[in-house]
Amino acid sequence: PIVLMLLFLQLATANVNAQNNRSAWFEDARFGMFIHWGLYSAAEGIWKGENLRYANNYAEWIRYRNRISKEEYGALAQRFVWDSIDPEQWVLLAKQAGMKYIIITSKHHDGVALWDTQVGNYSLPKLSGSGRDVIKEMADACRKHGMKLGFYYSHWIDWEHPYAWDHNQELTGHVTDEQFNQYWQEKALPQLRELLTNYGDIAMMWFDMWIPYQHTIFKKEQLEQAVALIRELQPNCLINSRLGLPTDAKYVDFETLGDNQFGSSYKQHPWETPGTIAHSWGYNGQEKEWKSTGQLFESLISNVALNGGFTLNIGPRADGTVPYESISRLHDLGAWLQQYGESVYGNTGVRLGSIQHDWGKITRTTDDNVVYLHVFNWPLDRLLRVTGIKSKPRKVELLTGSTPRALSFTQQGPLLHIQVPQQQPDPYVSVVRMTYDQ
Ligand code: FHN
Repeated sequence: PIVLMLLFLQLATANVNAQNNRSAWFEDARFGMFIHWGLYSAAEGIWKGENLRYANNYAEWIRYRNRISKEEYGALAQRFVWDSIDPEQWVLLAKQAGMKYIIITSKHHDGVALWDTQVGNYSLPKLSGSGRDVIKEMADACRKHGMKLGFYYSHWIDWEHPYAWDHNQELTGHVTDEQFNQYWQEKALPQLRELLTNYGDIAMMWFDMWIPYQHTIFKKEQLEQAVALIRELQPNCLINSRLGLPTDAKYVDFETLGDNQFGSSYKQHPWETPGTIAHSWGYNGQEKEWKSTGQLFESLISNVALNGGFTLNIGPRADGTVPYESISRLHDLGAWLQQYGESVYGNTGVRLGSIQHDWGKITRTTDDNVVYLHVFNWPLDRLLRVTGIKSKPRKVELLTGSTPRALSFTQQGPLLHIQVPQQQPDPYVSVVRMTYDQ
C-alpha cells in the first residue's frame, strides 16, 4: 500500500464478514436513514396532558412510561391523517440527504405492526381502519427510487404480547422460558416470515436491543431460528448485531454500536451507529434537544474515518410530515455530500492508533490511492499539519465544489505541512484531497 501508517492497530475482533460479501454495499453506503414511526408518533410525547413521567423520556416509549392500556393506546391510530401520509416523500428526503438505505420500524417495542399482518389484529392498518399498508408503500417507493430498505423489528421486547418481555416485569416478575417461547413461535417468527416474504428484496433486518440480561430471556436457539429464517427467505439480507451476538460472523453481518455512540477505534468489520437528530427517536412535539448540523457532519465523518457508518433517524408526525428541524439538517448534509461525497462513499479510515488531528478526520479510498482530509476546524495560521502518514503524495488539492485548487506542501519528517488559503471553502467541512502514485 502506498499509504503506510506509523501506528497500526491490530484488532482482535473477527472480521464478521469474512465469509461473504453480502455487506459490501453497506460498507460503501456509509449513510442511511432510520425512521421511527408508529402509534407513539400520534401521542407526540404527551399523554392526557401529562409530560414524560418515568426515567426514560423517549417519546416512542410513551405506552410503557405512562402505563397506557392496550385499548387506549390502540385508539391513537384514529389520529393518523392519511391524506398527507406519503412514504415516498420519506424516500425522496433520504435520497436528497445522500442516504443510501432506509430502516423503518416495522414493529417497535409497543408491539404494533405497521404492516397488514395476519398475526393478530394489533396493526396500524387494522387499528386505524385505513387499510393502508405503509410497509408495502415504503417497499414500492424504495424500489422505484433505487433505495435499499431494511426493517427494524423489536424481537424480544413487545409490550402488547403478554408473554414477551415487558419492562413492567422488572416489577411484576419475568415470564417463563416456555411463555416467552410461545410469544416467539406465535408472533415474532410468523411476523418475520411475513416481512421477509411479502415485500420483495429486504436489504437488512435490524434487531433491537442488545443488553446483558437478554440472554436470560432470548435464547440462542431462538436466535438461530431467526437467522435460519432470514437466510432461507432472503439470502442477501443483512442482520445486525443487536439480534443477540455482537460480532459472531456465523450470525451477524454488521455491528450496531450503542445509540448515539460513535466509534472510538478503527474496526475491521462492518459497523454503524444509529443516531438521532433530536433526543427522542419517535416524534415529540416538545423536543428541545436538536443537534447542530456541524455535529451531525462530525458524527458521520468520524465514523467513516474508523471504517463505520451512520444511520440517522427521523421521527415523522402522525400526518407523515417531518419536522423542519430535521429536514433542514438533512438538506445541508445532502448538499455537502452532493459536492464532496467522493470522500465518504466507498471510503474507509486510516489506522492512526492514538494520533488525533485537532483540525478533523482522515478517510481514504480502499485502494489507497486517495486520502481525504476533512477539516472541521480551519487552521488560523493557514498550515494544515498531518501526521501518521509516511509517504509523500503526488498532489494535494483543496476541493471547492468546482475546479479543485492545487495546494503546496512540504514533508517535515513524519509531518506533512499543507499551505491552505485563509478562507475555508465550506462552512461545515472543507476537504483536502491527497493523490498518490500507485
Ligand atoms: O429503546 C429503543 C429506542 O426506542 C430506539 O428504538 C433505539 C434505536 O436504536 N433502540 C432502543 C434503545 O437502544
